[in-house]
Amino acid sequence: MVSVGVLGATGAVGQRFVQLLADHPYFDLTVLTASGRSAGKKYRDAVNWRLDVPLPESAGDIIVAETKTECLKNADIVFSALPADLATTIETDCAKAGIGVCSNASSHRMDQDVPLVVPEVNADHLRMIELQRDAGNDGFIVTNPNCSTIMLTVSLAPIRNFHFTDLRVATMQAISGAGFEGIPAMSIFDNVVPYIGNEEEKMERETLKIMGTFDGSEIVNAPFSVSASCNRVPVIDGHTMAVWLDIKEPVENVAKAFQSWRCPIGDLPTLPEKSVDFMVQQDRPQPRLDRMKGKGMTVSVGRLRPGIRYIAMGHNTIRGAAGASILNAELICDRGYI
Ligand code: 2RA
Repeated sequence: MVSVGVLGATGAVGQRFVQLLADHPYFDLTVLTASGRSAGKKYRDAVNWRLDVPLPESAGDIIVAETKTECLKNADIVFSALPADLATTIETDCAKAGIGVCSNASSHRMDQDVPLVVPEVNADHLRMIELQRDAGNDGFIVTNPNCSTIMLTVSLAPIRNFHFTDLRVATMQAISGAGFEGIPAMSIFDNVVPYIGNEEEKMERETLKIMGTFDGSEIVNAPFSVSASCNRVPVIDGHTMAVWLDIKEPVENVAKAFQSWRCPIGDLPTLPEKSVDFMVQQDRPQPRLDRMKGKGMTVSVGRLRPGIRYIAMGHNTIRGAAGASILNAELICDRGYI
């Protein structure tokens, strides 16, 4: 088993990590960190558990540590649910200390030597870990993109071979994306810390990196433009988005591509039966006002129309955050980097 920890274990995404790592076939959850006021307490006493599933008993007994590199020496991999401003330094220090960091934070996503990975889309970008090793890091940092970017790029995987030059996307993002206590406004902060960016900038820049090619030394961005407009809606869980692509192919051919697509990577514990669930009913997918139980790791795609327009929807804290990072860690183990 690979010993793992969660940085920022008491927040919304941190709790999802704890939920999804319970009884994981690869990972043994041994370290949970949070702010100083939680350190020293049992996790069940430190956390205000807000998920729609029970707190895993095994995690509840873990004594919460402070978010310091010296508290992580027993971990082979740490999952970072830290806010960008805290993540920047600690993640770098962990990688230097020989720990593998799988991060949901935005801080390092656009670093030249850090892979920004969605396994069904750009698993080969994991080779960028070698750039970090060549620079003397015994550990590594691998990032997953912003939740809305994940839904978009997974939905693009089946149709990426069609030619297009312009991608436009309008999102309707759930309240849980802002955390449990967050003000559900869209992040409008520009560059507060190295590359935090606003919601639209994350989608626009991250999509081009993920859909780009890694030539062994750098990423060559995807050759199309991306324009995003991100919005908050009164839905508990689940980001929905409307996508426009200037694909000139007949819509029937695009539908066939969605229906015939098979995930290009081998099976992984967190990989769903269907990464893309293409729905032919013209009134699906629809935002769910309640929770999205049972659809955690799948991106639903539907309402495909000429011009090529479609709707995509996915669970923003499972597929869009903790589940994405755990899937990356499983791929890292599968590819022998740990
Ligand atoms: C949001 N994507 O939905 C941002 C952060 N999770 O608020």
